[in-house]
Amino acid sequence: MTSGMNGAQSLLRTLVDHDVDVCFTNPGTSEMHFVAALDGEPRMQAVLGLFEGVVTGAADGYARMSGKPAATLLHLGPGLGNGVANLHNARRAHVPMINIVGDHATYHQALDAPLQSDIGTLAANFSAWVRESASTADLGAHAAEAVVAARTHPGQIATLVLPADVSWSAGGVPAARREIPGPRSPRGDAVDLVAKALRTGTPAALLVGNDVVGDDHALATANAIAIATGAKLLAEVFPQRLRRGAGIAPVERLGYLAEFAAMQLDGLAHLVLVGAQSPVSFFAYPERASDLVPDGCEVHTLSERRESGVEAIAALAEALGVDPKGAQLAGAARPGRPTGDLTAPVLADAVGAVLPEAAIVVDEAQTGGIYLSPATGGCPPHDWLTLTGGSIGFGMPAATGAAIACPDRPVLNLQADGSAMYTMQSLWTQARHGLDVTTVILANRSYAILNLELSRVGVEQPGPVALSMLDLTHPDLDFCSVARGLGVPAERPTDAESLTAAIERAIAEPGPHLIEAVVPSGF
Ligand SMILES: Cc1ncc(C[n+]2csc(CCOP(=O)(O)OP(=O)(O)O)c2C)c(N)n1
Ligand SMILES: [Mg+2]
Repeated sequence: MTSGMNGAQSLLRTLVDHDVDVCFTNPGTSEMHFVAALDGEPRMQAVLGLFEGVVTGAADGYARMSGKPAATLLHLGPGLGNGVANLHNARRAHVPMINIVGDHATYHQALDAPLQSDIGTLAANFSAWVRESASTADLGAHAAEAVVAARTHPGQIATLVLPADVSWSAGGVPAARREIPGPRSPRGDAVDLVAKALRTGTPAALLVGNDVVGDDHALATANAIAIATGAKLLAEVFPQRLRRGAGIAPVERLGYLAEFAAMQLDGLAHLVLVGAQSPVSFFAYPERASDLVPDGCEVHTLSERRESGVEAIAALAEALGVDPKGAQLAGAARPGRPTGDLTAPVLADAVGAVLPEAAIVVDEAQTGGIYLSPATGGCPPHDWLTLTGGSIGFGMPAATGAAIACPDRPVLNLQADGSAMYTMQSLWTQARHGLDVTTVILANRSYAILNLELSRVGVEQPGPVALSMLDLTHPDLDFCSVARGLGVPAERPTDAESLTAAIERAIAEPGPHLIEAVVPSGF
């Protein structure tokens, strides 16, 4: 059967037939036929990012909010390489994503042309599925396989390497829609064992992963179990998408600093993992434990990540005879509008005072963000996206992708200054698509966290060169000018009242805005 399509056309058709209808791109010569085919497939929304870290971070933010994969279009090994930091965050977020990485034509690869490199080695790092498609006729089937791999619970990265001749040759065959397998059910004996452990009444905690913290009912059920059994309810340090706010059961996140996490876990006899990883310290520190499970605490796996945590929590509630209606949901509360000088706590109160219903908060606020959680816990229901893989430069791209996924919802990107500088180009994409993203830069003019880490790793008397590696002054960054240069209106309020008003205004007005808040570093 000949379809009259070339490879690229059959690939696009297969993707959109599988509901993959957004493609974040940064193309080059080897991807030109894919680019050309976009006009023939209007169901695919193509979004240009001006750096591959924007493309991959946007696909992550999109997946977190839409629950389905976007495609990325990347240019050979170097393009994929530029996208790796946010692919790492996406892998750690367990989101679905499909990378289309253009490659030289099959017969050109032996010639070692300048852009030739080992794409497979790069892709293997973060991909659950990698395939080089060597024949145009099979490309559609490979794309369908990539979709199935990406959508396998809880979500994985699939990378399809696409040689230019496979893309441009005639004989493309779109693949029929394939079924996506649902998540596996948790094991019944695991449910019984955990129920038994929780019934002992000894100190216990439930550590819940992404599918539970992203689901209001599962959160309420987990909260009701915690109340009925006396167990603590904890979430991972950096969840993919946390549902929170008034009317939603609150969950305490494990602390980033191992010292805090150790306090939260202290004295536990049972730690129950629900699609979550057993807690470990972010880094090793001299003389300190890396594994944060307290001595003598038994770790139980109620469900693995590939299983349904939502189902696991429901089954546990049933085994324990717990009614989800017993949950204690967060009440409605907001801080008052702050007054006085700009500081990180003031910024947190400003956000808490005005955060609108259904907001999507993308939190890459780093040290300035520690005050945000208490200030916003009683705001109207909202979603909170975090830096799952610790690889900075995530916030601005993720906010961009989240806004593409949810064009009717306000996106608030709370963004530390050092991390902002990795992927500032995202603002241009926000401007081009008129996305409702409000970026608030926490300009403490420092890699503040690293000042803290310097002392935590045991460096007692850092010298001026060392300190200058963590300092963002000389010159000061002018975020307002950069934003305007990228097509985004910007302002720099200088006190609490004008900051609060600026955030409120920026959220209310359509299109992207940037607000630069110069705050003391605190470290
Ligand atoms: C890709 C990547 N490069 C470097 C780092 C190391 N790193 C961690 S935090 C940080 C600086 C953060 O500074 P900023 O975003 O201004 O936040 P602050 O600590 O000032 O609150 C750096 C460079 C990292 N985590 N990821
Ligand atoms: Mg900073």
